Amino acid sequence: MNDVITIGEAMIAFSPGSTGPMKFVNSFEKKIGGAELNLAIGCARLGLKSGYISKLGNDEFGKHIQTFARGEGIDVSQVDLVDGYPTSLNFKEIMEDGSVRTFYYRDKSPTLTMTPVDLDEAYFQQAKVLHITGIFPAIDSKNIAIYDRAIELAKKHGLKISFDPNIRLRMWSKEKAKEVLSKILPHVDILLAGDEEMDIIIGEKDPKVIIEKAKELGISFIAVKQGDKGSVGYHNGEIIESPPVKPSKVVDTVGAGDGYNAGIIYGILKDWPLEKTLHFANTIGSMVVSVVGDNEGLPYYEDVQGRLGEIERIER
Ligand code: KDG
Repeated sequence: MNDVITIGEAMIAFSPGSTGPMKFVNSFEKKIGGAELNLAIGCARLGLKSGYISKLGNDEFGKHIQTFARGEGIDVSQVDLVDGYPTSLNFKEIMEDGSVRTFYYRDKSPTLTMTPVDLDEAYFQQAKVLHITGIFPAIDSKNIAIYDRAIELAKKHGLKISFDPNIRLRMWSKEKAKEVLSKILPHVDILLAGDEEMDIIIGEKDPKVIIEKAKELGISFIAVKQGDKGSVGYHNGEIIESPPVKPSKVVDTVGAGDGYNAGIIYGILKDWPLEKTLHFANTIGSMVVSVVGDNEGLPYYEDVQGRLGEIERIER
């Protein structure tokens, strides 16, 4: 049985060999990205069982991603390699302060070959949480029907639906994102959203107002991410402002939100109090930004315990 299953697109992420404008960067390191896969990796490293549903190109990059995910302990039984659609790519630009821009090469995404009937109902029967994002429907509007079917199967089999809007404005307009993502919100149980993203979807960025509006939609767990300002959470009538956890340094902010999400899902599945869950997730986010790469900084459970001072860190 999987604790978490997720549907999305993974890609090869080329990480620059030097900071500064990408047009002057001469070497790149091959890494792996994809918000949903990052989430699956984050959950797996914490000790949850995670499953990934996707299609990758039947090429060296697709095989590399599949093998990597399998090596992370993720169930890749629902990942197919398809001919004729190259595995997508992105190239990152990282500035001195750790801020990032991403340039995508994903017009012929292998996920274009996915259809709603590809989703295996039995796979949903054997899981607790379905995690979805705003990236998958932004790849192509036909992916909306796949998420609709996934939501239907999740509801039918009692999975909690976790949702991160992950709005990527290089992929669609604010108007389109709002139109599509506002239709997903009423189905969501766990909302994991940035304040700026909620501004795009519901026109509000004050966490308390977001929480009120999300509650009206029937969402039972809400976490509003505020980047280096921490996060605000709601569950069972309680609202908690969780202060930021200061990272040792900031070198690459990409993937921090996915790590945060993994921490929240972990806390929910362990039935932890809201405050503990939020602090755990903030701590993971702060650890991810200290490492270059979209998922390299995602910690194992013991790493977080070490960071929280719960266990002694033995160096040698
Ligand atoms: O959340 C991190 C992702 O943004 C990154 O890994 C790449 O999925 C990606 C995307 O579409 O930006």
